[in-house]
Amino acid sequence: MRERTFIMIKPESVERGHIGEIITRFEHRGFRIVAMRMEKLSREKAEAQYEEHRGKDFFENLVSYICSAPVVLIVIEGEDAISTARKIVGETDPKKAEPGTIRADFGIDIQRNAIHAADSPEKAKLEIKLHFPELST
Ligand code: 3AN
Repeated sequence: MRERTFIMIKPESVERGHIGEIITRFEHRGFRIVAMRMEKLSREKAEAQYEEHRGKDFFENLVSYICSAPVVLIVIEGEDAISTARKIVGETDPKKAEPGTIRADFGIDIQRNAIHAADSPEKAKLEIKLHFPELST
């Protein structure tokens, strides 16, 4: 099914100059970029992005890290975009991620794991609405 999903290139990938290579992986897989913007997230948006993790011991660190420097917010579109993007991204912990996934190749550790990708249709919809309300219907 043709669908849209939300991905976010995290601060350390922006700082280390990996934006182009990461975007290329999605383009080469056949996804179309529908919207893209570089932004230093406000605390409010970062907390909304990671709402499901509120209360966990890493929540505060995660929110401060994601607000610490600009990220790249992207909406991509294509066949089975949500599940395929998760496969391209790989497991949360870069050390456990399959070789060839973005996190295996560019991630540093479980927090600085290069990129975020929405993990379900519900989250994709919410995250697109949070960052690109003009695309939501
Ligand atoms: P994923 O991004 O693979 O869906 P989630 O939703 O469990 O993983 O975690 C969201 C983000 O929270 C991760 N991308 C990572 O930056 C951070 N995170 C998850 N687990 C930990 C942890 N144990 N310690 C520090 N940060 C974590």
